[in-house]
Amino acid sequence: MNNAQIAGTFEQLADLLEFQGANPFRLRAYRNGARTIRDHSESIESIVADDPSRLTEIDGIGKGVAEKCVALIETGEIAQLKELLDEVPKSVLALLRIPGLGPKKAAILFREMQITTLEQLQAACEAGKVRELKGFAKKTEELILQGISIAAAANERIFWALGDEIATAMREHLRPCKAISQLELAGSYRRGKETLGDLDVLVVATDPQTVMNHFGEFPDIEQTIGRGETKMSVRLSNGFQIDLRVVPEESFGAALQYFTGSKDHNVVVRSRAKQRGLKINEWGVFNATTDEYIAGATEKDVYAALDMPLFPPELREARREFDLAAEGELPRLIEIQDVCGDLHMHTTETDGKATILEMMAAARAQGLSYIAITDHSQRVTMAHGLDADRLRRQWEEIDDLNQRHGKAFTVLKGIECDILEAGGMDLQDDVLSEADWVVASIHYGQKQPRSQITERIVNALKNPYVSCIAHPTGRLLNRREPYDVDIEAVFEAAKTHGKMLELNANPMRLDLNDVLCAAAKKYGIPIVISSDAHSTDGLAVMRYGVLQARRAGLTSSDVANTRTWSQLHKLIGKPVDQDDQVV
Ligand code: DGT
Ligand code: CA
Ligand code: CA
Ligand code: ZN
Repeated sequence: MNNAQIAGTFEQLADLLEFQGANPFRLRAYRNGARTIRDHSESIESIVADDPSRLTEIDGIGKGVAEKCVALIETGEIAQLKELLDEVPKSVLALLRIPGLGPKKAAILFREMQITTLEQLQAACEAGKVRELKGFAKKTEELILQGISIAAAANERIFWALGDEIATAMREHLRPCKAISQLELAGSYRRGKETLGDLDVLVVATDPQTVMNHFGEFPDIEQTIGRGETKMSVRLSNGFQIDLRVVPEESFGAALQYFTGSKDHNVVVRSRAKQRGLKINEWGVFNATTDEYIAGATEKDVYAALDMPLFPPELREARREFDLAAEGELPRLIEIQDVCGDLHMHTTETDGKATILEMMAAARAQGLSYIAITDHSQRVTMAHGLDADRLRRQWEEIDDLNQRHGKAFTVLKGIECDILEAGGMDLQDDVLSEADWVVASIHYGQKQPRSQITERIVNALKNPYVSCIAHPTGRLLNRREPYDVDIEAVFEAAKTHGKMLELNANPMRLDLNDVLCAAAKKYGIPIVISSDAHSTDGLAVMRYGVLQARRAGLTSSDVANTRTWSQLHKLIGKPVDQDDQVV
């Protein structure tokens, strides 16, 4: 059982207790425990195997949580949770996690209106009955309805990062299967889409039945949805679906091209084939009149038969890739190795789990040459944000560190400064002016009207000491819509004031998204891909950001933190128009 699964179990326990009106202190213990376990770098399961008494030494894990951890790992369940699950109607579980509702309100709906299913809840909201309850309003109804549609989408699609874990496990599982000679994952996974509907596994094998038998033994399978001669679909315990297709060697490239998609990309590819008197399908490229096989073993052959280049999978969305190819301008997309700095991360001074020194060592081990420490500013009280004094003390520590460690690695004095609800920055200009790097971000007042949010961000961009806007639209995938912001106005301001915009690489954020990164590129705005790490492990999310950047068609030079710090530094505050293009 991995840490995320254990954390999920405690979250469910807390939800159910809250639904039943349990004591808030107990809830808090479970929720804190869940958060701690989710973020803990060492496997809880191996701690329990090694020495369970070490559990309570972890900050945030008390005796109660520790005991339940041991029971969960040793017996596969928590007795109390099992009892709760027996008491509460199953359909209620889906209600508890609806954004904008939560267990407490769900309990009221259950008590007062006997609501136990999503459908009943939706109907009651649409009929305007929920607003009549004490503590509910018209606005609550709207939020719940919004939450229901987000939750519905969330049930269907999973984060790319989680899909990648499943894909990696599946690769490992299939590796010993001798019947397989080639294996590739296709579909939205290969295109690097931020969320996935399912996984599409493609293999070459002479004996499909052997492969399907082996595939069917993947440990996490709950149900086989279908099985044919060369095709099999299964559902995992988390509801996620995996499709397997076995193809002959001479069709592997054609099948890979076909099942990588996207559908829209393939529509254009097919019409291109038709224009040339050819026919393309998952078996190959054929002469449309004689049916003669022309290509199909590799994707490169398939595209070449249509006089097209091998499109990077991330660009296959029927956006601009065909025009770019026609002009011979398919970009050389950024790669993770191009990234040499990380400009957004937190430490133990606020809500991070590691010290500056630990973050520095981890970043160095990843091959980076500079990082900016950007802890939260004072407004973010929940994270124990920094006031001017504490910030300056942190900067002294950074100065010392840099002196001791010489020139090979640089730690920059940064801050993630909140943009206040009423507008303006959370720290005074005299403080900000002493920073090497200032990311400005919105954490409060996210529901304000469009004009107000836009003005706050645009004003932050005007501030001479702000370098970059962090997670510029505030969306959380499957959980929270972006702020209502006039993004064009943000682009204009960033361009005018020579500021950068972040692509936050956290797999739940990926903000700016691919489409908006591509739009920012048109304005010539440098994108900064940042981990926003809250632990040393958190630095590794950079690759998800790079994948999203590739989908946006960004090259290494479109991304600011592929430069050395001294090169990057010169770009800040330099209006894009000044010499036409940032290079
Ligand atoms: P997903 O799974 O919703 O994240 O998105 P995809 O793109 O992986 O979609 P999926 O799994 O339904 O199919 C994989 C690829 O196979 C898709 O991108 C294009 C191709 N494909 C699947 N069904 C069709 C179809 O009915 N027509 C065409 N032209 N292509 C299809
Ligand atoms: Ca798929
Ligand atoms: Ca599929
Ligand atoms: Zn942050």
